[in-house]
Amino acid sequence: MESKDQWIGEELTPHDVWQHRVTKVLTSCQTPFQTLAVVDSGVYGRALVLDNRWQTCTGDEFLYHEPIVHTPLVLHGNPRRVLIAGGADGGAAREALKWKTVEEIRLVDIDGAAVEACRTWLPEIHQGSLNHSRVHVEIGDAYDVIAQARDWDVIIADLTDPIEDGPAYKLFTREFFTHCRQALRPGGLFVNQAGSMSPPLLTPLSRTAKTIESVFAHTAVMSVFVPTYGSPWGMVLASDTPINTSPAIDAIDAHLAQSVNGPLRMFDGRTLLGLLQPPRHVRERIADETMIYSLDNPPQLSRGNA
Ligand code: SPD
Repeated sequence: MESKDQWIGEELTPHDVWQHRVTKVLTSCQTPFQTLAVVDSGVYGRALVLDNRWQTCTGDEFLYHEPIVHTPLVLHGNPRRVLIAGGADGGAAREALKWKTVEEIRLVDIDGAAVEACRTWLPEIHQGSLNHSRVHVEIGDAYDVIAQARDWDVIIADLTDPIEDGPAYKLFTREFFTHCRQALRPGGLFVNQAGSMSPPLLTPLSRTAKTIESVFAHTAVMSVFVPTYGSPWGMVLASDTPINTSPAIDAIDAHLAQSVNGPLRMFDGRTLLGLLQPPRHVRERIADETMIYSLDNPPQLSRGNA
């Protein structure tokens, strides 16, 4: 389908729509779990859009996938087993594969149609990771899989936003984070994408961070900026081992040089140090937050189809 005047608009609030022009729709369908489209955007390249929300674009996905993967892996130090919840596009698996120490990556995504669409239409993002011998792709509910999992060094929750009745909201609850904690080895780290850092949209992030704080002994919030999401984005790191939020730049660079094969575009010691300093208003909002997400009280972002 060719189109000159087609736009996909994501409703950020009832008063704001974040739109990108679509120059071509490669595929679109309703899967058993969500609406799916792979499109060419005007300037950000090829993109995956799920339930009308921009997930990943070839033009800026490295600003998301490098930090969500290399931060927990480098802070771990010697990661061997990495479990990815979600991650259908293969971008997180691609980055984890760069680690020489990583022997096994298990990617669990609920939506087989999304994985297949990404395999077909987004080779620039997965770069073969979805078929790599060290990557085991499994179609299933990461909630159930992680409840039974054990002995992982790093768990990366690379999920869609927790929209009402969507496939991901259970994976933002205290129960799920408790399963993740139990699935980690001593010294293991968990990370998730936790929501916007825009002041009017902070509630899901502050509640997600507070919920994770209620489960793990140590947490830290990372701030990334991915232009296609429209605002700075938060990621929460968690571990039962202390997290160093002021790592020495040279030590991180030396560790990356020794442990990582393949190019990094945004991630190094200096960048990591910056990512680990969320702004004051975010830290204060999380400190003041009182609500914990649970299966009885899950996040339910509005679908808000623009
Ligand atoms: N609001 C968009 C948040 C997107 C998070 N998921 C991105 C998946 C990329 N692998």
